[in-house]
Amino acid sequence: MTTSNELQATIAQMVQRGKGILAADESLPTIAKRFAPIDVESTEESRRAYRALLFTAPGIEDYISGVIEFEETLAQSADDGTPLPEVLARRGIVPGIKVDKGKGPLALSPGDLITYGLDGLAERLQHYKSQGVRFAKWREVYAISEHNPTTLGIAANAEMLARYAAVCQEQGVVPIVEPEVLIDGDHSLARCAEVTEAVQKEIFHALHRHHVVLEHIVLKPNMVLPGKDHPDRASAEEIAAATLQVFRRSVPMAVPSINFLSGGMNPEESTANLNAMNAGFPDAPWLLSFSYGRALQQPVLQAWQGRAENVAAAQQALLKRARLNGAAQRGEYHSQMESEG
Ligand code: 5MM
Repeated sequence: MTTSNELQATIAQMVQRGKGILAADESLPTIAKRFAPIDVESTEESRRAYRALLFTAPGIEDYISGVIEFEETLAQSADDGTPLPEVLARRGIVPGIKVDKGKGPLALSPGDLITYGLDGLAERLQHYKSQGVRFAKWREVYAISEHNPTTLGIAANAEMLARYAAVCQEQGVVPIVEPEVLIDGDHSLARCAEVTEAVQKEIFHALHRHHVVLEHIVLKPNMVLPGKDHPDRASAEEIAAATLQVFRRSVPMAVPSINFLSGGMNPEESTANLNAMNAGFPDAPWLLSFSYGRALQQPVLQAWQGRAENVAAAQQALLKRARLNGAAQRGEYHSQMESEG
């Protein structure tokens, strides 16, 4: 198979109506933060048990087309000894991997951030492919303040995402391009829209410069929202309209799918907002779906509490959120569905 055919086959499996992506790629500090409220110590075994719970949850393959894993997970196995990436692949779910190595300050640009991990990326991808991986993910993070992100911050982050995406495509691995404009702060919805549009436009210029084939990427952006400390809340319909306006202005039709991150929205909000986009804008040129981490996993962690006897209930909690988000992808979600089991 040519590299292009390989990328197209992966895209076809990842991008399906009624399905989205589960982000289960929390790095070691982040998973420890997620386990802390339920008093679970983050150890290699607790992380394995938790990810095995997620990946073996009955029925999720009807709503989940891909899972983003953390590197450690690739070498871990389910309770029956099956390697976790193989558990996913056998269910028709595409295994993916987070390949960025976290973020830090962008030198000489106060308030801007930059992500690390390009060195040796091609070799790492070859190894991950031998472990069953077919797509990758890289996240750049933009904090909003009066002066940030700066023009330099926006340009430098776009360059990183484009270089990452080019290396992935060269290796036959589909890149998920994830620019996250953070929800933190008291900025307005209009300010989030302004920043998100500038970020997206710069990214697509950079992807073009680096010869990235747009048909073979998945975009994983934030929705356009008011900051979490802004006094006004926005309705799902307002969020959908603002988000679609920004993406119509900045994302070419060649991109097959926009899979939003949840970014601190609660599970119900993130489902309702996705639904409002699909119900209100059925003619959008891209699939509009989800690639949620927290919004899919919060109820699972609550149900699990680190106890083997709660595994079935926790898996039901994952199936429920996956099903409701699958409905939201089709624009068929109603809030009454939340209480229907
Ligand atoms: C699941 O968390 C991912 C990894 O984050 P860290 O590298 O900070 O540990 C993260 O990239 C995630 O995939 C996205 O932020 C989307 O997750 P949310 O929770 O925002 O939907």
